[in-house]
Amino acid sequence: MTYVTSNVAPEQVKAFQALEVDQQLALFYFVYKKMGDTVTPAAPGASKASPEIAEGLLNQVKELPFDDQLQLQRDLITGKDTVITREYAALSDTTKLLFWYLLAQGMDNNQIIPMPSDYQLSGEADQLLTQIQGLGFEKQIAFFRDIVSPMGFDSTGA
Ligand code: 45D
Repeated sequence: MTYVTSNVAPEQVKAFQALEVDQQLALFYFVYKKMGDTVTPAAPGASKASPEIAEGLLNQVKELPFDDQLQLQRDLITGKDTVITREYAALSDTTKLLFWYLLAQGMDNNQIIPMPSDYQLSGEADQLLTQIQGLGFEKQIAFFRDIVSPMGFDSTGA
């Protein structure tokens, strides 16, 4: 992987990647929930995102049954080779971030498989959640980019 992290929160990035896949997904969703209205697709940097591309990919995911939607998100994290994980890997980091954001929104309006309401974070994941919340907005964004950037399957072998 030739991707170079922003190095803004390298310990948190490592800690995140060391979690079990499902814990990563759950933690990521809780972060989204806590960020609430502080994130909006109309953010200043939004011009660097490609909303049509992110939405196009999201629409493909929406067509899948819930179980496959979950599997796909696990595949993104583990870097499995599928059509969608290849498409994801070709996106810019900002568009990747937007795609995850749209996925989380889709969970809230029941178009994407929701989290079980009683799902518990592990102690490690919960600690990390607290740390992420303490980073402040700018560093959080850098952290998210570092998380979503290497996900998916890069067919160029990078
Ligand atoms: O049954 O510059 C478990 C833009 C197992 C604009 C599960 C932005 C059990 C431009 C795994 C728990 C908006 C892009 C099930 C900036 C079980 C710009 C399922 C900022 C069902 C800066 C779990 C964007 C699942 C930002 C399905 C900050 C979990 C975006 C899914 C932030 C979790 C986005 C998901 C975030 C989490 C997205 C989809 C934090 C998504 C999080």
